[in-house]
Amino acid sequence: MYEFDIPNMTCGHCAGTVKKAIEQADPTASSNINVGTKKAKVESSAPPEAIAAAIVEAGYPTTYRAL
Ligand SMILES: [Cu+2]
Repeated sequence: MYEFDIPNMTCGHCAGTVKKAIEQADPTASSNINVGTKKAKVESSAPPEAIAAAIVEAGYPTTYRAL
C-alpha cells in the first residue's frame, strides 16, 4: 500500500481524473482518494513509480511513500 500526495487535487473532478489514471496504470488497483487531505491510498501490484507516472501524466504532480 502506497500513499500518494497530490497537492493539486482540489475537487471531485480532480479525484475522478486521478482515479482514472490509477486504473489505467493498473486496472486491478484499489484506491481510496481523499480530496480533503489531497492524498490517495493505493493497493496495487504495479510498481508505485508506474502509478505515480500515470498520475503525473494526468496533470497532477505527486510524491508517494510506502505505508
Ligand atoms: Cu478539481
